[in-house]
Amino acid sequence: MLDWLRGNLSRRGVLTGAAICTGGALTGTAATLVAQAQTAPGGAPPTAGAAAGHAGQHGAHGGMISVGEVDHARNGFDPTALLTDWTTGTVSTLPGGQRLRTYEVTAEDKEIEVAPGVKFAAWTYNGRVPGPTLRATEGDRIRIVFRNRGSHPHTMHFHGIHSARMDGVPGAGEALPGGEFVYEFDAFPFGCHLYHCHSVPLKRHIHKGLYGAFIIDPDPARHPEQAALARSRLLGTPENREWQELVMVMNGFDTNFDGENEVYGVNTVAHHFLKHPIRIARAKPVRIYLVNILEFDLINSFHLHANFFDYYDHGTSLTPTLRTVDTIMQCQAQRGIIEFSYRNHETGAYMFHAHQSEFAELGWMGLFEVTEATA
Ligand SMILES: [Cu+2]
Repeated sequence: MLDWLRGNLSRRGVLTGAAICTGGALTGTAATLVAQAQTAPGGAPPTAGAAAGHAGQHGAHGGMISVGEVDHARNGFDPTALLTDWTTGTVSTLPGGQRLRTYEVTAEDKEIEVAPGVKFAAWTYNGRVPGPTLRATEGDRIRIVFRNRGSHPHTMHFHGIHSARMDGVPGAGEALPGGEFVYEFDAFPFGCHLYHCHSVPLKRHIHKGLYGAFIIDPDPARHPEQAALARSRLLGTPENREWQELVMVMNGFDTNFDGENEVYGVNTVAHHFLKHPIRIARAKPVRIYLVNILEFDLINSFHLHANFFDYYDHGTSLTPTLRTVDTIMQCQAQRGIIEFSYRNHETGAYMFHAHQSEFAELGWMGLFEVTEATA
């Protein structure tokens, strides 16, 4: 049985069997994705929650070829919508005048579809992978009411500054199934951060889907010498609205428990942004909050076609840490802010992808559709 799994499902088997990207032309939505049922014994798309014997029961679908599309409605989230879905919490003011943002996050088990026909038994924050993009302003008090409705102990461990008892690790902020914990700390430093479960075994808890982006916008009043730059990052300001902001969480899925990923992507669904290019208004600059949470592989990367960008490692500075690059790499939990513009380009489709070619072929590639639209 193990040999069957390795032969048919390991690494390339899942996506190369289930989804074939046809044609090199990248105009419009020309990057057609064709999903094809796994030609393995039984002909079934592999289901992560199923043992090999179970997978073999879906023989009726053997040989089926269809245009692939995951069921976003059933998943309960759409990778395109996640790009701009900021969760800013419920805002109130503490007696001392500090702004308080209260967020509610619930962990729950949920099967999701990570590529056409490829199911994955995920653990989620608020029913989605990645979890909600929590966004705040530097200096805010952050309060996260975390409820665990999942089947295992979980935490929310924030990459930020907080006390030991708010660290979200076993013994300090872990919620048992049915339990809850309230994390509270001040939002520092500004930047592009993340949170993830830190229960053990760590790599399983992360890889099952318990992670999300955590963005702290700079407070312009704290950076008078760079106030204009800070305002451009601060959600809701006129300067910020000049930008097209996107959050991309680079992730992957080991759908057959072999310790390797079979599916790669941004915001979970393989090849989603090839089939649904991200529309970019040519006149407006683009800012990407990029987070790498990929498990099992040591390095991930982001490469932009036909253009160069500035990069802010961890997003914790208002001046770039790298200028005029077209590729950056991130280890797990590394993140940063990418800024670029297609202002002087022709309109058309421009690729972005991991420059680990295998990751790209297994789902981590997409397109920006640069248009004249001003919206
Ligand atoms: Cu966990």
